[in-house]
Amino acid sequence: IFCVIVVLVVITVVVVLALSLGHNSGGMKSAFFDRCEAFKGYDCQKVWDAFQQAYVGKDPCNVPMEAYDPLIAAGTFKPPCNRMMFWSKTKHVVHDFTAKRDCFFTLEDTLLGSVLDGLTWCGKEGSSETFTTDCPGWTECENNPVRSFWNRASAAFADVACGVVTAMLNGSIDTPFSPTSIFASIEVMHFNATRVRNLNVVLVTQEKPVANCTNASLKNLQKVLAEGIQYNCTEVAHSQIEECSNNPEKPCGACW
Ligand code: AVW
Repeated sequence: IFCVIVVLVVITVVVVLALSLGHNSGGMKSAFFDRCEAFKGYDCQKVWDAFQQAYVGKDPCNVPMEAYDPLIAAGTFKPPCNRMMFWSKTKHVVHDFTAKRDCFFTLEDTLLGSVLDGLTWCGKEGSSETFTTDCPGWTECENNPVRSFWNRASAAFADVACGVVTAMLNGSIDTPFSPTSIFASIEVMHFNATRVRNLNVVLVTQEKPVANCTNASLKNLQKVLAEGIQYNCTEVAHSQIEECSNNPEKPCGACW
C-alpha cells in the first residue's frame, strides 16, 4: 500500500509539472530575466510587466503592434550612429559576424531584441498565463503577439537609426528586397533623412550569386527610400565576411 501511495504521489507531481510547463510562464519568465539581467541600467521586472500587458488575457490573433508601445518605452537605448545593421534573409550570416566582431549593432543586440530572440509566446482570453506552445504561427494571423512585437521593435529601431546605416541583404535569392519583409515594409519606411545620411546595402552572395546590385527589387528600394538618404550597394561574397569574422585585427571598415 505504501508503494502504491508513493507511485501515485510521483505521478501526480509529474502530471502537475507537465501541465504547468505546457502552458507555462515559468520557462519563458526565467529565460526573459536571465537575458535581461545581462543588460545594465534596466529594471527587468518593469520590462517584464510591460511585456506581459501587451498580450496576456488577449485573443492571440488580436494583438496589434501598438500593444507593445509601453514595452518599447521601457526598452529605450542610445542608438550607436554609423554602426546600426539591418538585415533581411541573412539572419545567420549577420549574427555569425556580429557574434565574433564588434563592428555593428543589430536589433538583436538591444535589450528587447536580445531578450525575445527565438522565443514564442501568447496569451488566451480569460487567462492570466503566458503560453509558449500552440501559439499562432507567423502567417496564421497578422496580429499575433510574436509578429506584432518584431514589427513594433523593428519600427522603433529604424526610427532612431542615424548616420551611415548598413543593411545585409541576400544576393542568393531572386528578390533581396522583398516587399513582405520587415526590412522593406517597416524599417526602410521609418528611416528619417534628418538622421540617416547613407544606406549601404551589402548584398551577400553564398556559393550561387542570383541577384546583383542591379536587381529590380533594389531599384524599388531606391525608389521608396526617403529623399536625401544616399544609397550605396556592394556585392560581397559570404567567404569574405567569414574572413573578417576570423581576423579580428582587420578593421571593420576593411571588411568589404
Ligand atoms: P526575414 P525581415 N514565418 O529574414 O526583413 C516565420 O524575412 O522580415 O527578414 N517566421 C518568419 C516569417 C515567416 N513567414 N517571416 C519572417 N519571420 C521571422 C528585424 C523569422 O524569425 C531586424 F532589424 C525570421 O528569421 C532586421 O533588419 C525573421 O522574421 C529585419 O527586421 C526575419 O525574417 C529582419 O526582418
